[in-house]
Amino acid sequence: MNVQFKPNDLAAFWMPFSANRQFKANPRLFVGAERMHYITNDGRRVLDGTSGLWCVNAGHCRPKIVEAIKRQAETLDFAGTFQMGHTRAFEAANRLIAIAPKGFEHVFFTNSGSESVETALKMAIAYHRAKGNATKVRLIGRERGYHGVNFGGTSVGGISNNRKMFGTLLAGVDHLRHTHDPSRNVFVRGEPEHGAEFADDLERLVALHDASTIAAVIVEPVACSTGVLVPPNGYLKRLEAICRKHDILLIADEVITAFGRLGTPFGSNYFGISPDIITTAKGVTNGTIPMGAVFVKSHIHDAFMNGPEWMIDFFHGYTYSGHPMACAASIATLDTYEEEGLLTRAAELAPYWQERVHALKGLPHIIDIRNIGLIGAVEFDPDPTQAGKRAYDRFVKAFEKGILVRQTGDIIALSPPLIISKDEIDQLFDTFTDVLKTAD
Ligand code: PXG
Repeated sequence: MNVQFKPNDLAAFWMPFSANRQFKANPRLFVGAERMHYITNDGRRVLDGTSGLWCVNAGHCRPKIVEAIKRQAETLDFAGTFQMGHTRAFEAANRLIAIAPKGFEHVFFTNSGSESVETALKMAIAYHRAKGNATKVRLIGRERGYHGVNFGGTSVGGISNNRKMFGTLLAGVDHLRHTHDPSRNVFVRGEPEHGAEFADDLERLVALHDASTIAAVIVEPVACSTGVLVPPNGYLKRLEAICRKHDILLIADEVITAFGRLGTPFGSNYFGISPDIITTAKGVTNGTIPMGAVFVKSHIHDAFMNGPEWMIDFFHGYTYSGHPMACAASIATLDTYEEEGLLTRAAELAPYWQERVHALKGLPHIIDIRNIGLIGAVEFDPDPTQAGKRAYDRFVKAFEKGILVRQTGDIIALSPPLIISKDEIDQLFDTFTDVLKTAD
């Protein structure tokens, strides 16, 4: 075989969630990173306003995490966790439980947010069956929700572009209405005042399908991928109460909100809810090694422990569930979060952050601004002929000026590493303001 190696050819890699042709005509490439910055292939420093993809919560290339990964690679590169184990996986699980919300006593490891979601959905259906409620099989998601890209997550997800190309998806899925209500809540700081009653939409679905057919509701505490929809004050507690009333499991998809993004260890802490299952990924290893973790309360776990002891209790798992390198990275990540107080640091920065985000009001084309914890979003009025183009152009321009922001539709989201300083917040917003002033 005569394969010519072409190191600068960008064609071979079909990039995910990307405009491949446009990117390859004008690529944005990184070759390095350190704390708050990326370094591009032409040697520029770019301030990371998005924590990579919402995952590098402690900043880039943190020495303790790098060292732990190196050491683990030399010591035990791989060991499976089906009917055998290795000590790092148990250590990581215990460390995670130590920071989890009250009542969570078990962790199931996966390799991504998408896999955490699939795991949680399967767990919910299997739980009810194990309890003798085999008719409780329906899954309820929410419009504009994002739960990754596998078939279950796509099915409960509510973003049309992510769904429409992929056929009929899972049967037995329905969706709550989303919580965005610009007629009442616009330029709101933090949680919107209006809309807790949107949770009652679950009662509508219960009336339609009957609670005896519904296994679980899955929602993101804050719907981030769809453009940062902060839940109305009281909405999540109300949703939780309706779930309890009907013996419907509540799954909080905390792939983004876990590990300090809102200023509390988990989003569930922030909103005072106590779900049955919490899905996580991303920040669990500070983005260094792919890993997801599903947090489970004892009543769920214990329902699977009723068969003969020698039998497998949950017919589910991944070759790399609890991979030694991911576990080592996770333990070192938790050390770093703890040593630097990062799981609560966003709470200290949030008031300053909020002021700077909302100071963008009045710049051209901005129709809404939203924020919570160390998350901000700016929404633009769409160009009627090219939806999404306005925000995309601003994202490209921001990159050229040295800041990384994240575009979704006609919205730009900001979610920097939790180590960001006030000076760096100023730099991020000063540059972003320039971009927004001068863009078409
Ligand atoms: N659930 C939630 C709530 C997420 O935000 C996933 C599941 C899937 O995780 P994986 O690891 O399979 O990608 C996510 C991922 C963005 C963006 O800019 C968001 C995600 C991923 C990439 C980009 O909004 N969220």
